[in-house]
Amino acid sequence: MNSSEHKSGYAALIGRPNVGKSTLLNAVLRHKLSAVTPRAQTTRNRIFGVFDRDDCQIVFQDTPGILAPRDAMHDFMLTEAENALSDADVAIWIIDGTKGVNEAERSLTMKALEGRGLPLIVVFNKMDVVPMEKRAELQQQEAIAAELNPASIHYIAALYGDGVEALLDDILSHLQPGPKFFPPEQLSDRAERFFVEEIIREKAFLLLHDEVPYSLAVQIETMKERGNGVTAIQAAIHVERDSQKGIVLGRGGAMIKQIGTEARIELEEFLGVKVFLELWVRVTPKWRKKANRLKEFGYAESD
Ligand SMILES: Nc1nc2c(ncn2[C@@H]2O[C@H](COP(=O)(O)OP(=O)(O)OP(=O)(O)O)[C@@H](O)[C@H]2O)c(=O)[nH]1
Ligand SMILES: [Mg+2]
Repeated sequence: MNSSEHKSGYAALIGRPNVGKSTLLNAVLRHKLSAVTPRAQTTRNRIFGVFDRDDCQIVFQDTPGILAPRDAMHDFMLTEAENALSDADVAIWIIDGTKGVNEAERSLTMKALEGRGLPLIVVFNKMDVVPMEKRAELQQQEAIAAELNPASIHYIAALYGDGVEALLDDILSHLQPGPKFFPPEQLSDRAERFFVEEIIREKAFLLLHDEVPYSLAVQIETMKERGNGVTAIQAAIHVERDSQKGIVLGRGGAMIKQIGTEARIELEEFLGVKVFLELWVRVTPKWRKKANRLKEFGYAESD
């Protein structure tokens, strides 16, 4: 292939929490990179996922859902989404097809995109669970989305990869000829440790309820390869209050044991080695509101 025909660029995945941004990233990469849970506000950092082919490289940026910020942690999450848009060549606005667009979402998205002059692709996701009789209602939603003047509208089911190929072709049509930004085999800009913490946090997110998942931060304290093909990881799960510590530990330590078992299975798959995982819980009061703690836990600007 003539190198001048190679296309490259950055695509930002934006939208409300829980619409399937991370699921789409994983579907495009055919690799479980970003944490996915049924809970809103799972993703907290901007994450690059590098889609590489002979003829192109698209750097997808997964972002936290766009929301009205309520604490320092939310400020950080919103900044991550805005930074992704600043670096983007094309914006992909994902909407949950089962819910449609609400006014708050439309105006937040509009504000985030304003003045950037980015081509916009609108994607209705979760179409596998939108009943036939509800599809007509989506035309109204299309009209709302159309106010943002998108270049195109897609209907997909990211969970099953449906519609992802056509979306990729469309994204590519908005990119210019250019070189690769990352070596072809590199899947992300993030280091291994980041994903190790994310895998542990995802399992805790899936197993815990109410406000507890949002009060969690995971921090690796030591990670060492032992000579015998085993990697030993010690990590702390930080919570905001004493009462939450008890919940994360569970009766007789049952909850933390389950988090540890589920995390270890995925970590072994991710790292390709046997993993010895030790978890403990630490109480770090109000970390979501404190700039120094946010920084320490990896929630500081990636630029
Ligand atoms: N049925 C169905 N469920 C989906 C689809 N895509 C995503 N989901 C589910 O929707 C939930 C949220 O998915 P995520 O990928 O974590 O959503 P997100 O937009 O990254 O959410 P935040 O990180 O919280 O902003 C998960 O339970 C997914 O399995 C889809 O195409 N069909
Ligand atoms: Mg996400």
